[in-house]
Amino acid sequence: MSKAFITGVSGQDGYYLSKYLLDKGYEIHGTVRRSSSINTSRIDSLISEFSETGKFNLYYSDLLDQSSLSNLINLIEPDEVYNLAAQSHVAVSFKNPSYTSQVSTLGPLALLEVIKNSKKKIKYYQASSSEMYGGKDDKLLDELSLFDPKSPYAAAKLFAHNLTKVYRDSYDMFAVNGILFNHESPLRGETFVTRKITRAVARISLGLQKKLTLGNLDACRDWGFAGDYVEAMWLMLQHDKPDDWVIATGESFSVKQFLNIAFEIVGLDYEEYVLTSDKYFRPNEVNFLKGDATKAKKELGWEPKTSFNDLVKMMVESDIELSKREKVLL
Ligand code: NAP
Ligand code: F7E
Repeated sequence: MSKAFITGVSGQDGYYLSKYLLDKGYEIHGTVRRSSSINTSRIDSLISEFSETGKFNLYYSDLLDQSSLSNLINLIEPDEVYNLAAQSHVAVSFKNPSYTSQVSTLGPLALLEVIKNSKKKIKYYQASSSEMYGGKDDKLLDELSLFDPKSPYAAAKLFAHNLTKVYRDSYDMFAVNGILFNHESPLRGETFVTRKITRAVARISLGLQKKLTLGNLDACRDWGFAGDYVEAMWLMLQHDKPDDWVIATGESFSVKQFLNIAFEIVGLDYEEYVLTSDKYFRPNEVNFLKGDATKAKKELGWEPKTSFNDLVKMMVESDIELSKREKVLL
């Protein structure tokens, strides 16, 4: 039975990847951060279904605690390590640049070092990001496109991306970078724009909220479904040689287009409800992102399965169910 070690298992991708690997028969070992209130809501269903049989195991750790990471890897001796943990909010990275940078650089460094020194051949997946491109114009971006980070988040991700390549090339390690474009789901954090919108649409349609305040409505993103993207992470680690791959849908939509579709689902016109505020604009904006996943399609056999419209619908419908429960409690 294969063992996977997942940092950031309590996050959006942590849930979908764990579910995917559990279905394949993997044993999961994941790290969570100690917090003053419970932060495992996304993975509670996996805890209750799989923890008693030892198939889903959680450990307190933090990417800034190098000793805890190396102790865990040496104890568990996983076959695969997926480094998903990060302070993943781009706007927050401008407010907390030092913390964001340390987590996304020192964490991967500690993991790569312990894997390098391990007697076992452990495969490593690094969660790289389309934010590293900077997205100035409407070019299709692939593995050979230039990186031009626009935020502390993206600069730190680029460091980890390069470090992963350095360890791969210097020490013959199976270390890959998945350059994933935006991917969303009903489990997306509530402060990312897609979830902020679908949650507001649901609450407005049920009379629980009046307005929605956003920032730049003209920004365009290549939005896919997280459930499709975790399959690509696994496929990268099963490939015959380690490399870097772009994972994207090849389509880009603006925040306005997202708003339009989401509000239409509940029969409303977004222009009547949406306000903008400088508060949600960033010091430096990534205007346009669209990815070319041809290499992943050719070499990994990976393709996105969920359309943009279906993704928006899935998120709105899920948030309507959550908001109905909120309304009952009022
Ligand atoms: P997410 O929902 O924000 O999850 C991040 C996870 O990292 C959470 O489990 C979080 O724990 C954990 N974490 C944060 N700081 C940590 C620290 N100091 N030590 C240990 N764990 C820490 O992010 P996601 O959407 O699943 O994304 C997964 C990874 O892919 C991230 O590295 C992200 O930067 C990257 N990525 C995401 C996208 C996307 O569109 N989703 C695209 C490209 C790359 P808490 O729950 O306690 O906060
Ligand atoms: O912003 C604009 C905002 O915060 C998308 C992370 O997973 O994907 C994510 O980063 C766009 C930006 O995601 C609001 O200015 C407008 O142009 O949902 P987001 P992101 O910055 O693209 C990449 C690939 C990652 O790697 C990251 O970890 O929407 N926008 N108004 C807004 N964004 C937010 N959050 N809130 C607003 O009110």
